[in-house]
Amino acid sequence: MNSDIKHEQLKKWINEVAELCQPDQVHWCDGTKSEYDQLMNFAVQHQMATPLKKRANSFLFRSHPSDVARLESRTYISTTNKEDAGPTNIWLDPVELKSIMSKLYTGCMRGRTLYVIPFSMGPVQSPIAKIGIEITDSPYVVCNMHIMTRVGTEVLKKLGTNGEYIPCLHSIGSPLSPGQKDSSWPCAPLEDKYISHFPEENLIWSYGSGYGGNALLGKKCLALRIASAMAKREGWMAEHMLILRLTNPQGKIFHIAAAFPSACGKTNLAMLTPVIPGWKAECIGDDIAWIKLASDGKPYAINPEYGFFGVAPGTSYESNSSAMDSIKENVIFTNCALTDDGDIWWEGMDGEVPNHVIDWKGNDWTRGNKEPAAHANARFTAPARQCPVICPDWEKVEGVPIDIFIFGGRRASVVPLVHEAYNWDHGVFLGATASSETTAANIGAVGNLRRDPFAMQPFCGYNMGDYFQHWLDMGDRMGKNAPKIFYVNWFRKNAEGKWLWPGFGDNSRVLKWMCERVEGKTGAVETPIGYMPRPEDLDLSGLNLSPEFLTELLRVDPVAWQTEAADVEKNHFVKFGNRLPKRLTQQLDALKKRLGV
Ligand code: GTP
Ligand code: SPV
Ligand code: MN
Repeated sequence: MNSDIKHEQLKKWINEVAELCQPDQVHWCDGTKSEYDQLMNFAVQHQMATPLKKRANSFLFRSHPSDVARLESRTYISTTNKEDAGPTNIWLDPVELKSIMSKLYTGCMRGRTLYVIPFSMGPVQSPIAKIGIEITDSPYVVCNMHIMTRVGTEVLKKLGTNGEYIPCLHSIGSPLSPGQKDSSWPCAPLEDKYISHFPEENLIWSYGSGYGGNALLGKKCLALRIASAMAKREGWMAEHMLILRLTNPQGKIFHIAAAFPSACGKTNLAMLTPVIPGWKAECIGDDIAWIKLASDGKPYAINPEYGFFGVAPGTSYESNSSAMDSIKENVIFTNCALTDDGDIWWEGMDGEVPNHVIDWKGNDWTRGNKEPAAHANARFTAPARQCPVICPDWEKVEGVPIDIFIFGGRRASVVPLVHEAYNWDHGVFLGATASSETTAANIGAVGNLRRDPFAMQPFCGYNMGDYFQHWLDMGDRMGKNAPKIFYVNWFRKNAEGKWLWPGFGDNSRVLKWMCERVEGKTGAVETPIGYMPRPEDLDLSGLNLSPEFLTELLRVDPVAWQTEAADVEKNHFVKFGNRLPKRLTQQLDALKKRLGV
Protein backbone atom coordinates (compact mmCIF):
# COMPACT_ATOMS: atom_id res chain seq x y z
CA MET A 1 0.00 0.00 0.00
CA ASN A 2 2.78 2.42 0.98
CA SER A 3 4.12 2.25 -2.59
CA ASP A 4 0.76 3.49 -3.93
CA ILE A 5 0.97 6.67 -1.89
CA LYS A 6 1.93 9.55 -4.13
CA HIS A 7 2.17 12.21 -1.43
CA GLU A 8 5.91 12.39 -0.67
CA GLN A 9 5.60 14.71 2.31
CA LEU A 10 2.96 12.43 3.88
CA LYS A 11 5.15 9.36 3.37
CA LYS A 12 8.04 11.20 4.92
CA TRP A 13 5.97 12.05 8.00
CA ILE A 14 4.76 8.46 8.38
CA ASN A 15 8.33 7.18 8.07
CA GLU A 16 9.58 9.64 10.67
CA VAL A 17 6.86 8.67 13.12
CA ALA A 18 7.45 4.98 12.50
CA GLU A 19 11.14 5.46 13.21
CA LEU A 20 10.30 7.26 16.46
CA CYS A 21 7.52 4.97 17.70
CA GLN A 22 9.06 1.69 16.39
CA PRO A 23 5.89 -0.30 15.65
CA ASP A 24 6.18 -3.89 14.46
CA GLN A 25 4.37 -2.94 11.28
CA VAL A 26 2.63 -0.13 9.44
CA HIS A 27 -0.90 -0.51 8.05
CA TRP A 28 -2.48 2.07 5.72
CA CYS A 29 -6.23 2.05 6.29
CA ASP A 30 -8.51 1.82 3.28
CA GLY A 31 -11.78 2.31 5.18
CA THR A 32 -13.36 -0.90 3.85
CA LYS A 33 -15.75 -3.16 5.71
CA SER A 34 -13.27 -6.02 5.50
CA GLU A 35 -10.66 -3.89 7.20
CA TYR A 36 -13.16 -3.07 9.95
CA ASP A 37 -14.08 -6.74 10.32
CA GLN A 38 -10.45 -7.82 10.55
CA LEU A 39 -9.72 -5.25 13.26
CA MET A 40 -12.81 -6.24 15.23
CA ASN A 41 -11.82 -9.91 14.94
CA PHE A 42 -8.43 -8.98 16.32
CA ALA A 43 -10.06 -7.06 19.20
CA VAL A 44 -12.37 -9.99 19.99
CA GLN A 45 -9.53 -12.53 19.86
CA HIS A 46 -7.47 -10.42 22.24
CA GLN A 47 -10.36 -10.04 24.73
CA MET A 48 -10.66 -6.32 24.08
CA ALA A 49 -14.18 -6.55 22.67
CA THR A 50 -17.27 -8.66 23.23
CA PRO A 51 -19.54 -9.32 20.23
CA LEU A 52 -23.19 -8.73 21.10
CA LYS A 53 -25.61 -11.55 20.36
CA LYS A 54 -28.58 -9.20 20.20
CA ARG A 55 -27.20 -6.57 17.82
CA ALA A 56 -25.72 -7.44 14.45
CA ASN A 57 -22.09 -6.49 13.92
CA SER A 58 -21.95 -4.73 17.28
CA PHE A 59 -19.32 -4.91 19.99
CA LEU A 60 -18.81 -3.88 23.60
CA PHE A 61 -15.51 -2.49 24.86
CA ARG A 62 -14.63 -1.82 28.51
CA SER A 63 -12.06 0.86 29.07
CA HIS A 64 -9.53 1.03 31.87
CA PRO A 65 -11.24 2.69 34.88
CA SER A 66 -8.72 5.53 34.70
CA ASP A 67 -9.51 6.22 31.03
CA VAL A 68 -13.24 6.90 30.82
CA ALA A 69 -13.66 10.42 29.38
CA ARG A 70 -11.93 13.48 28.01
CA LEU A 71 -9.18 14.77 30.19
CA GLU A 72 -9.24 18.57 30.27
CA SER A 73 -6.53 18.70 32.93
CA ARG A 74 -4.06 17.10 30.45
CA THR A 75 -5.22 18.96 27.33
CA TYR A 76 -2.83 21.60 26.04
CA ILE A 77 -2.90 24.49 23.59
CA SER A 78 0.72 25.04 22.73
CA THR A 79 1.49 28.37 21.06
CA THR A 80 4.69 30.38 20.90
CA ASN A 81 3.17 33.07 23.14
CA LYS A 82 1.19 32.01 26.17
CA GLU A 83 -1.33 34.84 25.65
CA ASP A 84 -2.39 33.28 22.35
CA ALA A 85 -3.71 30.20 24.20
CA GLY A 86 -5.56 32.53 26.55
CA PRO A 87 -6.92 32.16 30.07
CA THR A 88 -9.27 29.23 29.40
CA ASN A 89 -6.60 26.85 28.09
CA ILE A 90 -3.66 25.07 29.64
CA TRP A 91 -0.51 26.25 27.88
CA LEU A 92 2.90 24.69 27.52
CA ASP A 93 5.76 25.96 25.42
CA PRO A 94 5.84 24.03 22.11
CA VAL A 95 9.56 23.24 22.29
CA GLU A 96 9.25 21.94 25.85
CA LEU A 97 6.06 20.00 25.16
CA LYS A 98 7.46 18.38 22.02
CA SER A 99 10.59 17.39 23.89
CA ILE A 100 8.57 15.75 26.68
CA MET A 101 6.28 13.99 24.23
CA SER A 102 9.04 12.88 21.85
CA LYS A 103 10.59 10.99 24.74
CA LEU A 104 7.25 9.34 25.48
CA TYR A 105 6.71 8.49 21.80
CA THR A 106 10.14 6.86 21.54
CA GLY A 107 9.49 3.13 21.12
CA CYS A 108 5.90 3.54 22.32
CA MET A 109 4.43 1.33 19.57
CA ARG A 110 6.76 -1.64 20.06
CA GLY A 111 4.86 -4.88 19.70
CA ARG A 112 1.99 -3.05 18.01
CA THR A 113 0.80 -1.99 14.56
CA LEU A 114 0.94 1.62 13.45
CA TYR A 115 -2.28 2.40 11.58
CA VAL A 116 -2.44 5.33 9.16
CA ILE A 117 -6.01 6.65 8.90
CA PRO A 118 -6.69 9.08 6.07
CA PHE A 119 -9.99 10.78 6.95
CA SER A 120 -12.16 13.63 5.83
CA MET A 121 -14.07 15.88 8.20
CA GLY A 122 -17.09 16.72 6.07
CA PRO A 123 -18.24 15.13 2.82
CA VAL A 124 -15.06 14.49 0.82
CA GLN A 125 -16.16 16.82 -1.98
CA SER A 126 -17.42 19.62 0.28
CA PRO A 127 -15.57 22.93 -0.06
CA ILE A 128 -15.89 23.24 3.72
CA ALA A 129 -14.31 19.81 4.45
CA LYS A 130 -10.77 19.26 5.76
CA ILE A 131 -8.53 16.23 5.55
CA GLY A 132 -6.73 14.73 8.50
CA ILE A 133 -4.31 11.85 8.79
CA GLU A 134 -4.43 10.08 12.12
CA ILE A 135 -1.65 7.76 13.13
CA THR A 136 -2.67 5.44 15.95
CA ASP A 137 -1.67 2.14 17.51
CA SER A 138 -5.22 1.37 18.70
CA PRO A 139 -7.51 -0.87 16.62
CA TYR A 140 -10.41 0.50 18.71
CA VAL A 141 -9.57 3.99 17.49
CA VAL A 142 -9.40 2.83 13.86
CA CYS A 143 -12.84 1.21 14.08
CA ASN A 144 -14.36 4.25 15.77
CA MET A 145 -12.80 6.53 13.15
CA HIS A 146 -14.39 4.34 10.45
CA ILE A 147 -17.77 5.23 11.91
CA MET A 148 -17.15 8.81 13.01
CA THR A 149 -15.33 10.08 9.91
CA ARG A 150 -15.06 9.31 6.21
CA VAL A 151 -12.00 7.07 6.00
CA GLY A 152 -10.15 5.65 3.06
CA THR A 153 -8.72 5.74 -0.41
CA GLU A 154 -11.11 8.48 -1.62
CA VAL A 155 -9.44 10.79 0.86
CA LEU A 156 -5.93 9.88 -0.30
CA LYS A 157 -7.07 10.45 -3.87
CA LYS A 158 -8.29 13.93 -2.98
CA LEU A 159 -5.01 14.62 -1.20
CA GLY A 160 -3.11 13.87 -4.43
CA THR A 161 0.63 14.49 -4.48
CA ASN A 162 0.77 17.60 -2.34
CA GLY A 163 -2.67 18.28 -0.79
CA GLU A 164 -2.96 19.78 2.67
CA TYR A 165 -3.81 17.63 5.66
CA ILE A 166 -3.82 17.97 9.43
CA PRO A 167 -1.37 15.53 11.01
CA CYS A 168 -2.87 13.82 14.08
CA LEU A 169 -0.47 11.59 15.98
CA HIS A 170 -1.97 9.27 18.58
CA SER A 171 -0.56 6.51 20.73
CA ILE A 172 -2.13 4.73 23.66
CA GLY A 173 1.35 4.81 25.18
CA SER A 174 1.64 1.16 26.11
CA PRO A 175 4.37 -0.72 24.22
CA LEU A 176 4.51 -4.51 24.45
CA SER A 177 7.69 -6.40 25.07
CA PRO A 178 8.11 -9.70 23.20
CA GLY A 179 5.69 -12.31 24.55
CA GLN A 180 3.98 -9.87 26.90
CA LYS A 181 0.23 -10.41 27.22
CA ASP A 182 -1.75 -7.33 26.32
CA SER A 183 -4.39 -5.91 28.63
CA SER A 184 -7.95 -5.38 27.45
CA TRP A 185 -7.58 -1.58 27.43
CA PRO A 186 -3.92 -0.59 27.37
CA CYS A 187 -3.16 3.05 28.17
CA ALA A 188 -0.58 5.16 29.97
CA PRO A 189 -0.74 6.47 33.55
CA LEU A 190 -2.35 9.87 34.12
CA GLU A 191 0.91 11.77 34.47
CA ASP A 192 2.04 10.59 31.04
CA LYS A 193 -1.18 11.48 29.26
CA TYR A 194 -1.05 14.50 26.95
CA ILE A 195 -3.64 15.77 24.49
CA SER A 196 -1.66 18.47 22.73
CA HIS A 197 -2.49 20.97 20.04
CA PHE A 198 -0.12 23.16 18.08
CA PRO A 199 -2.56 25.50 16.30
CA GLU A 200 0.22 27.56 14.69
CA GLU A 201 1.17 24.52 12.61
CA ASN A 202 -2.20 22.68 12.56
CA LEU A 203 -0.69 19.76 14.44
CA ILE A 204 -2.11 17.34 17.03
CA TRP A 205 -0.12 15.05 19.31
CA SER A 206 -2.04 12.82 21.70
CA TYR A 207 -0.47 10.28 24.04
CA GLY A 208 -1.63 7.86 26.68
CA SER A 209 -5.44 7.76 26.42
CA GLY A 210 -7.59 5.60 24.18
CA TYR A 211 -10.96 7.19 25.01
CA GLY A 212 -13.27 9.41 22.97
CA GLY A 213 -12.16 12.93 22.32
CA ASN A 214 -8.65 12.16 23.62
CA ALA A 215 -8.07 9.57 20.93
CA LEU A 216 -10.54 9.99 18.06
CA LEU A 217 -8.58 13.01 16.93
CA GLY A 218 -10.93 14.13 14.15
CA LYS A 219 -13.52 15.15 16.71
CA LYS A 220 -12.63 17.67 19.42
CA CYS A 221 -8.92 18.00 18.60
CA LEU A 222 -9.26 18.64 14.86
CA ALA A 223 -12.86 19.68 14.26
CA LEU A 224 -12.95 22.08 17.22
CA ARG A 225 -9.57 23.05 18.68
CA ILE A 226 -7.47 23.17 15.50
CA ALA A 227 -10.44 24.11 13.29
CA SER A 228 -11.50 27.00 15.56
CA ALA A 229 -8.02 28.51 15.20
CA MET A 230 -8.10 27.97 11.42
CA ALA A 231 -11.61 29.43 11.28
CA LYS A 232 -10.48 32.55 13.10
CA ARG A 233 -7.62 33.02 10.63
CA GLU A 234 -9.75 32.20 7.59
CA GLY A 235 -13.04 33.90 8.54
CA TRP A 236 -15.37 30.98 9.25
CA MET A 237 -16.66 29.23 12.39
CA ALA A 238 -16.03 25.84 14.02
CA GLU A 239 -18.59 25.33 16.76
CA HIS A 240 -19.65 22.74 19.36
CA MET A 241 -23.15 22.68 17.89
CA LEU A 242 -25.80 20.25 16.78
CA ILE A 243 -27.60 21.09 13.54
CA LEU A 244 -31.26 20.31 12.96
CA ARG A 245 -33.93 21.09 10.39
CA LEU A 246 -37.40 21.97 11.58
CA THR A 247 -40.33 22.12 9.17
CA ASN A 248 -43.53 23.83 10.29
CA PRO A 249 -47.04 22.71 9.28
CA GLN A 250 -46.99 25.19 6.36
CA GLY A 251 -43.83 23.54 5.04
CA LYS A 252 -41.49 26.37 5.96
CA ILE A 253 -38.00 25.15 6.82
CA PHE A 254 -35.82 26.43 9.66
CA HIS A 255 -32.26 25.34 10.37
CA ILE A 256 -31.15 25.54 13.97
CA ALA A 257 -27.63 25.23 15.37
CA ALA A 258 -27.35 24.82 19.13
CA ALA A 259 -24.34 24.84 21.43
CA PHE A 260 -24.69 23.08 24.77
CA PRO A 261 -21.77 21.82 26.87
CA SER A 262 -20.82 18.15 26.82
CA ALA A 263 -23.59 15.87 28.08
CA CYS A 264 -26.12 18.74 28.15
CA GLY A 265 -28.52 17.60 25.45
CA LYS A 266 -27.15 18.14 21.93
CA THR A 267 -27.69 14.59 20.66
CA ASN A 268 -31.16 14.56 22.17
CA LEU A 269 -32.22 17.87 20.66
CA ALA A 270 -30.63 16.96 17.31
CA MET A 271 -32.92 13.93 17.05
CA LEU A 272 -36.00 15.16 18.85
CA THR A 273 -39.46 13.94 18.01
CA PRO A 274 -41.68 17.05 18.12
CA VAL A 275 -44.76 16.63 20.27
CA ILE A 276 -46.65 19.38 18.44
CA PRO A 277 -48.79 18.14 15.55
CA GLY A 278 -47.58 19.06 12.07
CA TRP A 279 -44.00 19.92 13.02
CA LYS A 280 -41.19 17.77 11.65
CA ALA A 281 -37.58 17.59 12.85
CA GLU A 282 -34.62 16.10 11.00
CA CYS A 283 -31.08 15.62 12.23
CA ILE A 284 -28.05 16.98 10.39
CA GLY A 285 -25.44 16.71 13.12
CA ASP A 286 -25.30 16.16 16.88
CA ASP A 287 -22.02 17.66 18.05
CA ILE A 288 -20.06 19.88 15.69
CA ALA A 289 -20.89 22.50 13.06
CA TRP A 290 -18.54 24.13 10.57
CA ILE A 291 -20.09 27.31 9.28
CA LYS A 292 -19.12 29.50 6.33
CA LEU A 293 -20.73 32.58 4.86
CA ALA A 294 -21.95 31.92 1.32
CA SER A 295 -22.30 34.43 -1.50
CA ASP A 296 -25.90 35.12 -0.44
CA GLY A 297 -24.48 36.44 2.85
CA LYS A 298 -26.02 33.66 4.93
CA PRO A 299 -24.15 31.28 7.24
CA TYR A 300 -24.13 27.70 5.87
CA ALA A 301 -23.31 24.81 8.18
CA ILE A 302 -22.04 21.29 7.60
CA ASN A 303 -21.69 18.48 10.10
CA PRO A 304 -18.04 17.45 9.69
CA GLU A 305 -18.69 14.07 11.31
CA TYR A 306 -20.02 10.81 9.88
CA GLY A 307 -21.40 9.19 13.03
CA PHE A 308 -22.60 9.79 16.57
CA PHE A 309 -20.47 9.27 19.66
CA GLY A 310 -23.42 9.58 21.99
CA VAL A 311 -23.92 9.44 25.74
CA ALA A 312 -25.58 6.10 26.51
CA PRO A 313 -27.09 6.49 30.02
CA GLY A 314 -30.51 8.12 29.87
CA THR A 315 -31.00 7.15 26.22
CA SER A 316 -34.29 5.27 25.81
CA TYR A 317 -37.26 4.90 23.46
CA GLU A 318 -39.06 7.19 25.88
CA SER A 319 -36.45 9.98 25.68
CA ASN A 320 -34.89 9.51 22.24
CA SER A 321 -36.38 6.81 20.04
CA SER A 322 -34.34 7.93 17.03
CA ALA A 323 -31.10 7.33 18.90
CA MET A 324 -32.36 3.90 19.98
CA ASP A 325 -33.22 3.06 16.37
CA SER A 326 -29.77 4.27 15.25
CA ILE A 327 -28.01 1.75 17.47
CA LYS A 328 -29.60 -1.54 16.43
CA GLU A 329 -26.59 -2.73 14.44
CA ASN A 330 -23.05 -1.80 13.38
CA VAL A 331 -22.39 -0.10 16.71
CA ILE A 332 -19.45 0.12 19.08
CA PHE A 333 -20.52 0.38 22.71
CA THR A 334 -18.03 1.53 25.33
CA ASN A 335 -18.44 1.09 29.08
CA CYS A 336 -22.05 -0.07 28.90
CA ALA A 337 -23.27 -3.03 30.93
CA LEU A 338 -23.59 -6.50 29.32
CA THR A 339 -26.82 -8.44 29.87
CA ASP A 340 -26.99 -12.21 30.36
CA ASP A 341 -28.58 -12.66 26.93
CA GLY A 342 -25.80 -10.77 25.16
CA ASP A 343 -27.17 -7.26 24.84
CA ILE A 344 -26.08 -3.95 26.32
CA TRP A 345 -27.83 -2.09 29.11
CA TRP A 346 -27.50 1.21 30.91
CA GLU A 347 -29.27 3.25 33.55
CA GLY A 348 -32.34 4.98 32.14
CA MET A 349 -33.03 2.46 29.38
CA ASP A 350 -36.69 1.49 28.86
CA GLY A 351 -38.16 -1.47 30.69
CA GLU A 352 -37.21 -3.38 33.79
CA VAL A 353 -33.83 -3.06 35.42
CA PRO A 354 -32.16 -6.43 34.75
CA ASN A 355 -31.58 -8.76 37.70
CA HIS A 356 -28.01 -9.39 36.65
CA VAL A 357 -25.52 -7.85 34.27
CA ILE A 358 -21.77 -7.59 33.90
CA ASP A 359 -20.99 -3.98 34.76
CA TRP A 360 -18.68 -1.65 32.85
CA LYS A 361 -15.73 -2.82 34.94
CA GLY A 362 -16.38 -6.44 34.00
CA ASN A 363 -17.82 -7.47 37.38
CA ASP A 364 -21.08 -9.15 38.33
CA TRP A 365 -23.76 -6.61 39.13
CA THR A 366 -27.19 -7.31 40.55
CA ARG A 367 -30.24 -5.10 40.76
CA GLY A 368 -30.11 -2.78 43.75
CA ASN A 369 -26.33 -2.37 43.57
CA LYS A 370 -25.48 1.21 44.58
CA GLU A 371 -22.87 1.62 41.83
CA PRO A 372 -24.19 2.22 38.32
CA ALA A 373 -23.83 -0.73 35.94
CA ALA A 374 -22.87 1.50 33.02
CA HIS A 375 -20.34 4.30 33.42
CA ALA A 376 -22.00 7.76 33.43
CA ASN A 377 -19.96 8.58 30.30
CA ALA A 378 -20.63 5.24 28.58
CA ARG A 379 -21.05 5.87 24.85
CA PHE A 380 -22.33 4.40 21.61
CA THR A 381 -20.57 4.94 18.28
CA ALA A 382 -23.10 4.64 15.45
CA PRO A 383 -23.17 5.61 11.78
CA ALA A 384 -25.21 8.81 11.24
CA ARG A 385 -26.92 7.27 8.21
CA GLN A 386 -28.63 4.78 10.54
CA CYS A 387 -30.60 7.57 12.22
CA PRO A 388 -34.24 7.27 11.10
CA VAL A 389 -34.63 11.06 11.11
CA ILE A 390 -31.36 11.89 9.38
CA CYS A 391 -32.03 14.80 7.03
CA PRO A 392 -31.82 13.94 3.32
CA ASP A 393 -29.55 17.00 2.98
CA TRP A 394 -27.17 16.05 5.81
CA GLU A 395 -24.33 15.46 3.35
CA LYS A 396 -25.05 18.46 1.14
CA VAL A 397 -21.58 19.75 0.28
CA GLU A 398 -22.52 23.43 0.67
CA GLY A 399 -24.29 22.85 4.00
CA VAL A 400 -27.62 24.27 5.16
CA PRO A 401 -28.45 27.95 5.92
CA ILE A 402 -28.74 28.62 9.64
CA ASP A 403 -31.69 30.70 10.88
CA ILE A 404 -31.32 30.30 14.63
CA PHE A 405 -28.42 29.91 17.06
CA ILE A 406 -29.12 28.56 20.54
CA PHE A 407 -26.85 28.55 23.57
CA GLY A 408 -27.53 26.88 26.85
CA GLY A 409 -26.37 24.77 29.72
CA ARG A 410 -27.37 22.77 32.70
CA ARG A 411 -28.56 25.08 35.48
CA ALA A 412 -30.69 23.83 38.38
CA SER A 413 -31.73 27.40 39.20
CA VAL A 414 -31.73 31.05 38.08
CA VAL A 415 -31.73 30.56 34.29
CA PRO A 416 -35.23 30.41 32.77
CA LEU A 417 -36.48 27.96 30.15
CA VAL A 418 -35.79 30.34 27.26
CA HIS A 419 -34.84 33.90 26.50
CA GLU A 420 -34.03 35.74 23.31
CA ALA A 421 -31.18 38.14 22.70
CA TYR A 422 -32.10 41.75 21.92
CA ASN A 423 -29.61 41.84 19.07
CA TRP A 424 -26.42 40.16 17.81
CA ASP A 425 -24.08 41.74 20.36
CA HIS A 426 -26.43 40.77 23.16
CA GLY A 427 -26.51 37.23 21.73
CA VAL A 428 -22.72 37.09 21.73
CA PHE A 429 -22.87 38.24 25.35
CA LEU A 430 -25.26 35.37 26.14
CA GLY A 431 -22.86 32.92 24.48
CA ALA A 432 -19.81 34.43 26.15
CA THR A 433 -21.35 34.19 29.61
CA ALA A 434 -22.99 30.76 29.22
CA SER A 435 -22.68 28.61 32.31
CA SER A 436 -23.31 25.00 33.18
CA GLU A 437 -22.81 22.34 35.78
CA THR A 438 -19.93 20.03 34.90
CA THR A 439 -20.71 16.49 33.68
CA ALA A 440 -19.10 13.07 33.39
CA ALA A 441 -17.95 13.86 29.82
CA ASN A 442 -14.73 15.13 31.41
CA ILE A 443 -12.70 13.38 34.09
CA GLY A 444 -13.14 15.53 37.18
CA ALA A 445 -15.81 16.78 39.56
CA VAL A 446 -19.41 16.54 38.34
CA GLY A 447 -22.08 19.15 39.14
CA ASN A 448 -19.77 22.14 39.65
CA LEU A 449 -21.05 25.37 38.18
CA ARG A 450 -18.66 26.95 35.69
CA ARG A 451 -18.68 29.39 32.80
CA ASP A 452 -18.61 27.49 29.54
CA PRO A 453 -18.67 30.20 26.86
CA PHE A 454 -20.38 29.01 23.68
CA ALA A 455 -19.95 25.45 25.10
CA MET A 456 -16.39 25.91 23.84
CA GLN A 457 -14.49 26.29 27.13
CA PRO A 458 -12.70 22.93 26.61
CA PHE A 459 -12.53 23.26 22.81
CA CYS A 460 -11.43 26.74 21.75
CA GLY A 461 -7.95 26.42 20.27
CA TYR A 462 -6.91 30.02 20.88
CA ASN A 463 -7.50 32.99 23.18
CA MET A 464 -11.21 32.96 24.08
CA GLY A 465 -11.23 36.77 24.15
CA ASP A 466 -10.26 36.76 20.48
CA TYR A 467 -12.92 34.13 19.87
CA PHE A 468 -15.56 36.49 21.33
CA GLN A 469 -14.30 39.17 18.94
CA HIS A 470 -14.54 36.68 16.07
CA TRP A 471 -18.23 36.16 16.86
CA LEU A 472 -18.77 39.93 16.83
CA ASP A 473 -16.90 40.21 13.52
CA MET A 474 -18.96 37.41 11.95
CA GLY A 475 -22.13 39.21 13.03
CA ASP A 476 -20.89 42.40 11.41
CA ARG A 477 -20.22 40.52 8.19
CA MET A 478 -23.64 38.83 8.22
CA GLY A 479 -25.58 41.99 9.01
CA LYS A 480 -29.27 41.39 8.38
CA ASN A 481 -28.55 37.74 7.56
CA ALA A 482 -27.30 37.07 11.08
CA PRO A 483 -29.36 34.34 12.79
CA LYS A 484 -31.45 35.23 15.82
CA ILE A 485 -29.87 34.09 19.08
CA PHE A 486 -31.65 32.34 21.96
CA TYR A 487 -30.61 30.86 25.31
CA VAL A 488 -32.28 27.81 26.83
CA ASN A 489 -32.17 25.79 30.04
CA TRP A 490 -33.99 22.45 30.05
CA PHE A 491 -32.59 21.65 33.48
CA ARG A 492 -34.21 24.06 35.97
CA LYS A 493 -35.39 22.30 39.12
CA ASN A 494 -37.91 23.10 41.84
CA ALA A 495 -37.13 23.28 45.56
CA GLU A 496 -37.58 19.49 45.82
CA GLY A 497 -34.96 18.93 43.13
CA LYS A 498 -37.47 17.83 40.48
CA TRP A 499 -37.11 18.86 36.81
CA LEU A 500 -39.62 21.63 36.10
CA TRP A 501 -39.62 20.97 32.35
CA PRO A 502 -40.27 17.57 30.73
CA GLY A 503 -37.52 18.16 28.14
CA PHE A 504 -36.77 15.95 25.11
CA GLY A 505 -39.69 15.98 22.58
CA ASP A 506 -41.40 18.75 24.55
CA ASN A 507 -38.44 21.00 23.75
CA SER A 508 -40.14 21.36 20.35
CA ARG A 509 -42.56 23.75 22.07
CA VAL A 510 -39.67 26.11 22.73
CA LEU A 511 -38.29 25.67 19.21
CA LYS A 512 -41.71 26.52 17.81
CA TRP A 513 -41.72 29.80 19.73
CA MET A 514 -38.28 30.59 18.31
CA CYS A 515 -39.39 29.93 14.73
CA GLU A 516 -42.44 32.12 15.24
CA ARG A 517 -40.19 34.84 16.62
CA VAL A 518 -38.10 34.61 13.45
CA GLU A 519 -41.27 35.01 11.42
CA GLY A 520 -42.55 37.82 13.66
CA LYS A 521 -45.68 35.79 14.37
CA THR A 522 -45.63 35.60 18.14
CA GLY A 523 -45.24 37.85 21.11
CA ALA A 524 -42.70 38.27 23.87
CA VAL A 525 -42.02 40.47 26.85
CA GLU A 526 -38.92 42.49 27.55
CA THR A 527 -37.12 41.41 30.69
CA PRO A 528 -33.75 42.50 32.03
CA ILE A 529 -32.11 39.42 30.48
CA GLY A 530 -33.84 39.47 27.07
CA TYR A 531 -37.14 38.84 25.35
CA MET A 532 -39.15 36.04 26.90
CA PRO A 533 -42.37 34.30 25.98
CA ARG A 534 -45.44 35.04 28.02
CA PRO A 535 -47.15 31.81 29.07
CA GLU A 536 -49.69 32.31 26.27
CA ASP A 537 -46.90 32.64 23.67
CA LEU A 538 -45.79 29.04 24.24
CA ASP A 539 -47.73 26.17 22.67
CA LEU A 540 -48.39 24.07 25.75
CA SER A 541 -51.34 22.16 24.34
CA GLY A 542 -51.58 18.62 25.61
CA LEU A 543 -48.92 19.25 28.23
CA ASN A 544 -49.84 18.72 31.82
CA LEU A 545 -47.67 21.44 33.33
CA SER A 546 -48.79 23.02 36.57
CA PRO A 547 -49.12 26.83 36.62
CA GLU A 548 -46.58 26.96 39.47
CA PHE A 549 -44.04 25.03 37.40
CA LEU A 550 -44.61 27.31 34.41
CA THR A 551 -44.20 30.42 36.54
CA GLU A 552 -40.96 29.10 37.99
CA LEU A 553 -39.67 28.07 34.54
CA LEU A 554 -40.18 31.61 33.24
CA ARG A 555 -39.19 33.45 36.40
CA VAL A 556 -36.38 36.01 36.28
CA ASP A 557 -35.18 36.76 39.79
CA PRO A 558 -33.53 40.20 39.66
CA VAL A 559 -31.45 39.57 42.76
CA ALA A 560 -30.13 36.26 41.47
CA TRP A 561 -29.34 37.92 38.13
CA GLN A 562 -27.50 40.75 39.88
CA THR A 563 -25.33 38.05 41.44
CA GLU A 564 -24.83 36.52 37.96
CA ALA A 565 -23.83 39.88 36.52
CA ALA A 566 -21.39 40.47 39.36
CA ASP A 567 -19.92 37.01 38.83
CA VAL A 568 -19.48 37.66 35.11
CA GLU A 569 -17.72 40.92 35.88
CA LYS A 570 -15.52 39.83 38.78
CA ASN A 571 -14.74 36.19 38.00
CA HIS A 572 -15.20 35.76 34.27
CA PHE A 573 -14.63 38.85 32.14
CA VAL A 574 -11.61 39.97 34.19
CA LYS A 575 -9.71 36.89 33.02
CA PHE A 576 -9.57 38.19 29.45
CA GLY A 577 -7.91 41.52 30.22
CA ASN A 578 -7.44 43.64 27.12
CA ARG A 579 -8.53 40.73 24.88
CA LEU A 580 -12.12 41.21 26.07
CA PRO A 581 -14.03 43.11 23.38
CA LYS A 582 -15.37 46.47 24.58
CA ARG A 583 -18.70 45.59 23.02
CA LEU A 584 -19.14 42.83 25.62
CA THR A 585 -18.33 45.18 28.49
CA GLN A 586 -21.03 47.46 27.08
CA GLN A 587 -23.44 44.52 27.08
CA LEU A 588 -22.64 43.82 30.72
CA ASP A 589 -23.19 47.47 31.58
CA ALA A 590 -26.52 47.43 29.75
CA LEU A 591 -27.59 44.28 31.64
CA LYS A 592 -26.65 45.84 34.96
CA LYS A 593 -28.64 48.93 34.06
CA ARG A 594 -31.69 46.84 33.14
CA LEU A 595 -31.31 45.05 36.49
CA GLY A 596 -31.19 48.38 38.26
CA VAL A 597 -27.61 47.95 39.50
P1 GTP B 1 -21.85 15.26 24.30
O1 GTP B 1 -21.92 14.09 23.38
O2 GTP B 1 -21.00 15.00 25.49
O3 GTP B 1 -21.43 16.52 23.61
O4 GTP B 1 -23.32 15.45 24.96
P2 GTP B 1 -24.69 16.03 24.36
O5 GTP B 1 -24.70 17.52 24.50
O6 GTP B 1 -24.96 15.48 23.03
O7 GTP B 1 -25.76 15.49 25.44
P3 GTP B 1 -26.88 14.35 25.26
O8 GTP B 1 -27.94 14.74 24.28
O9 GTP B 1 -26.20 13.05 25.01
O10 GTP B 1 -27.52 14.35 26.71
C1 GTP B 1 -26.76 14.09 27.87
C2 GTP B 1 -27.66 13.67 29.00
O11 GTP B 1 -28.65 14.67 29.26
C3 GTP B 1 -28.41 12.38 28.71
O12 GTP B 1 -28.40 11.57 29.86
C4 GTP B 1 -29.80 12.84 28.39
O13 GTP B 1 -30.78 11.88 28.74
C5 GTP B 1 -29.95 14.12 29.20
N1 GTP B 1 -30.86 15.09 28.52
C6 GTP B 1 -30.81 15.47 27.23
N2 GTP B 1 -31.80 16.32 26.91
C7 GTP B 1 -32.51 16.51 28.05
C8 GTP B 1 -33.67 17.29 28.38
O14 GTP B 1 -34.26 17.99 27.56
N3 GTP B 1 -34.07 17.24 29.69
C9 GTP B 1 -33.45 16.47 30.63
N4 GTP B 1 -33.90 16.48 31.87
N5 GTP B 1 -32.36 15.71 30.34
C10 GTP B 1 -31.89 15.73 29.09
C1 SPV C 1 -17.92 15.83 24.48
O1 SPV C 1 -17.34 15.63 25.55
O2 SPV C 1 -18.37 16.97 24.16
C2 SPV C 1 -18.13 14.72 23.54
C3 SPV C 1 -17.52 13.42 23.85
O3 SPV C 1 -18.76 14.91 22.51
S1 SPV C 1 -15.84 13.34 23.38
O4 SPV C 1 -15.78 12.86 22.00
O5 SPV C 1 -15.17 12.40 24.27
O6 SPV C 1 -15.24 14.65 23.44
MN1 MN D 1 -19.72 17.02 22.45
